[in-house]
Amino acid sequence: MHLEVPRRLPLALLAFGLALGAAAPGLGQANPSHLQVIVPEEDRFTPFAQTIHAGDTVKWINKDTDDHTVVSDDAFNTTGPKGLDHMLPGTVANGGNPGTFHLRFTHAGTFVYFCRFHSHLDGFNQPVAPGPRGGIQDANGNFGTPMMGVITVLPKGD
Ligand SMILES: [Cu+2]
Repeated sequence: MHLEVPRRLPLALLAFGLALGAAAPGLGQANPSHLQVIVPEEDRFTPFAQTIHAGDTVKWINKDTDDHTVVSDDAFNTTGPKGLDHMLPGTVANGGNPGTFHLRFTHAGTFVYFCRFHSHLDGFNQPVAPGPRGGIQDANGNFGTPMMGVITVLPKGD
């Protein structure tokens, strides 16, 4: 469980939160289960946004039958790696098992990524849904959201 304190929270509540953290050792520490990004049996990364600490390793797990990719959106990345383009095999291509990928983040910053099969970058380097050619259209005619995610890497110990 991550302790995320909104900036506008009154100071008293903030102090309470800190005291709570101090009273329960490990509460504010990274839980291994929160260092995972799952691709469920559809075209998305979950959770969409993840907060970790420098030194943590994130594990992507592709539980979908289809292949996906983890591609860094370097225009927004303030932590490495840059130029990442990693295949995340689906269960069909991986002998019935989820494809996995580990990435260790060594310094604080933001890591924005997307799947290049189910998203592409627009002129502002923002991931957008594939659209009619490759998009998944819902009953209302929308082509869904881009398959992307954001990892915020806090400094060690924060
Ligand atoms: Cu994908």
